[in-house]
Amino acid sequence: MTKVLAVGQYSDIDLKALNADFGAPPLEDLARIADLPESDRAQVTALAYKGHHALDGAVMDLLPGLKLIANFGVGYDAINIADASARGITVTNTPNVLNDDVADLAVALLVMEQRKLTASEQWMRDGRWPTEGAYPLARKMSGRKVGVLGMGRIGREIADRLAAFKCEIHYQSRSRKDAPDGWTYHADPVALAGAVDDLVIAVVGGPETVGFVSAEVIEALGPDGIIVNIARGTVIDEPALLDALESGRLRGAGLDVFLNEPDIDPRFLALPNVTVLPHVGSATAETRAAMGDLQRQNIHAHLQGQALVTPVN
Ligand code: 8YV
Repeated sequence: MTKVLAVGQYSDIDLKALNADFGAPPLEDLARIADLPESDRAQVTALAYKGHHALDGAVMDLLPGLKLIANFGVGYDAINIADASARGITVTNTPNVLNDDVADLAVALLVMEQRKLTASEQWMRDGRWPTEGAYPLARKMSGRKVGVLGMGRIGREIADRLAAFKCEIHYQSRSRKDAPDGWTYHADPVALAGAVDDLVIAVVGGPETVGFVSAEVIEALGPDGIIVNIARGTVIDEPALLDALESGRLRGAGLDVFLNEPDIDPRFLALPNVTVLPHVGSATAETRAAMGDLQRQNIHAHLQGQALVTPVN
């Protein structure tokens, strides 16, 4: 047994690299850790984790020598940081390398939903253009007032892109940011939603943002609004979102993240006013390679007793 244990569904590139660097063939999921012999578990000092299932103290206690959890992903909401800190375990993530991809996708979701791109492409593929004529008119995206909820690194990339689409930028964040002239700060999400046409969610996941986009926020956005979520499903009150979409109190949504992925609420799939994507924000070969590199850099630093590259606790 090596000192490094990998858990999760890795790409071939990552599998090769994990094996070459650490001789660490991954376990499929966290539940498999308990199946390892106690003597093997005792040797593990670093856990390379890729996944969204809860990794809490009970799992950590199966690896009594654990010092590092190197998460594959910027969001580490699945990992109980308090449990890790209490056990002297440092957690690392993979920030920045995915900002462009996730921001690209957020803007794409807004364009797709405003312009009805999926439905109009389907119109063409179904042969309806020659028989029924032009696809019904969609809505203009450029120039809308867009609220970015969460002005961290990804939020900023999204806002910069939307500014290039001539959108009026509003944002809400824990604090006012050093933003370009003309961007408007709002102290809370309801005020933000009330001031804009559409809302893009880019806050971190985790306990402090559960249900942050509440029924009240959705109501404040109003029936002409689109909500885009590239953050975490937990950030939206999902039943309230579904009710608003089904009843027309919200015009549409572009969603890359959901509660209970991949077994999402089937009501989403029945809605014509939602663009759904299977959590592909960072899913390009280039970005996933960079994320894997950063995960392994943190493990190398740990094994060599050097400062970790991207610690979160
Ligand atoms: C996941 C993500 O990491 O980085 C994040 O926070 O949500 C994604 O990039 C990806 O699904 C791999 O697990």
